Amino acid sequence: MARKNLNVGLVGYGFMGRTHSNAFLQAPRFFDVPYQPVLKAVCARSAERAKGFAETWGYQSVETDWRTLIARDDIDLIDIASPNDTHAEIAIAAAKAGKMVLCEKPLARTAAEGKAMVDAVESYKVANMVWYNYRRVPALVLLKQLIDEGRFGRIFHYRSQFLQDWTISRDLPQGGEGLWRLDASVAGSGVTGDLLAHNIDMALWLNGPISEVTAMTETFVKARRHSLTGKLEPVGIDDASAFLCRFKNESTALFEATRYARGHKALFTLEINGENASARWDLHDLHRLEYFDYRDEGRLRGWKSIHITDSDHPYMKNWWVPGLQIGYEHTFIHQVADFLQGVGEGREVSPTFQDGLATDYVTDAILKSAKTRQWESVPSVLPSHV
Ligand code: SOE
Repeated sequence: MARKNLNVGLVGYGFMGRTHSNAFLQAPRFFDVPYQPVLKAVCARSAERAKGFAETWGYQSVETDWRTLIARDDIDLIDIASPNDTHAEIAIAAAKAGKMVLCEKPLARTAAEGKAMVDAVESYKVANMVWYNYRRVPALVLLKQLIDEGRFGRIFHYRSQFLQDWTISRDLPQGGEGLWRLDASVAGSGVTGDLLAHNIDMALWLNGPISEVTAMTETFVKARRHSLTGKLEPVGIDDASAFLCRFKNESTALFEATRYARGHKALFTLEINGENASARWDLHDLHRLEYFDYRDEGRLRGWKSIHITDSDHPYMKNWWVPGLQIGYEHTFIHQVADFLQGVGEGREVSPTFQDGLATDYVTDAILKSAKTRQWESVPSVLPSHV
């Protein structure tokens, strides 16, 4: 089938700009998608840096103002890979201009900003998606299928962590390129919006809505030099965040994220315990799903470690031969492939902005609870189609 072109305008050229660009290039090479992404333009404040990025990734042109990018007739889709404080303004303007919008996670700094973004994509009826990439790890897609098939029975517990250690040094400044995640005015929050947001999005997808939370946050380093002002300034982000919650399905859960767990670089883990079965997964071994089924024959009952590399595993028939694993970048490629398929069929592809807002409501409730030291309820948002 001849593919139609889909012209992409990317905003931002950091780590996420690279993961997204790679995904636009690779998705049509490995998946039978109805659209061919064309890397039309990359937009960044520095023309020189944008040109270098354009050369590396094959963007045809550069812009230094995202408004000009959005105004271009030859752009179909705006992909936002710039810091969190830019998401809402760019996404709303892109939706008004009738462009499809993809946005890096978290959707926004606060649920209020996120809600305005959802309202914009819904009023202007434009295709939209948030880059919660871990939903496209084959092992986790398999886990979702097993849960949806009812193999776990009633769910009792969910627990999940995201551990890193890259901000322990007191000398690390806040703000500016690469370090805006430490500046609350840009990032919105610390590990709650950056790391826990992944744990929460995954949990909402696998285990349904969260009804209430009680949380604790900590900022270990209270002041850091700001890269832009050169001055020592108070730190407004949470360095560590933990919360307990109840899901609508009455299961209870425990979550933790930190950038102060010495020795851990990106240890995202999750476990779910049901009446009949349990499963656990971790990002350092992302191609394995640990699964226990109580209904197995007694003598042989035990935890299985399933190597998710066979052609009957999600997405795997499109990759190499059975037994050979894939990695982190493939989750973004899968997300682009699914998005293009959805656009071709005229249907939404999750996680939509509405799904991103559901996570923002939970992160808002966590930050509120950490202040009030009370349980806080979470407004409900209907999950979008899978
Ligand atoms: C933070 O270090 C970070 O890069 C997050 O921003 C990403 O979303 C996560 O996937 C890995 O860690």
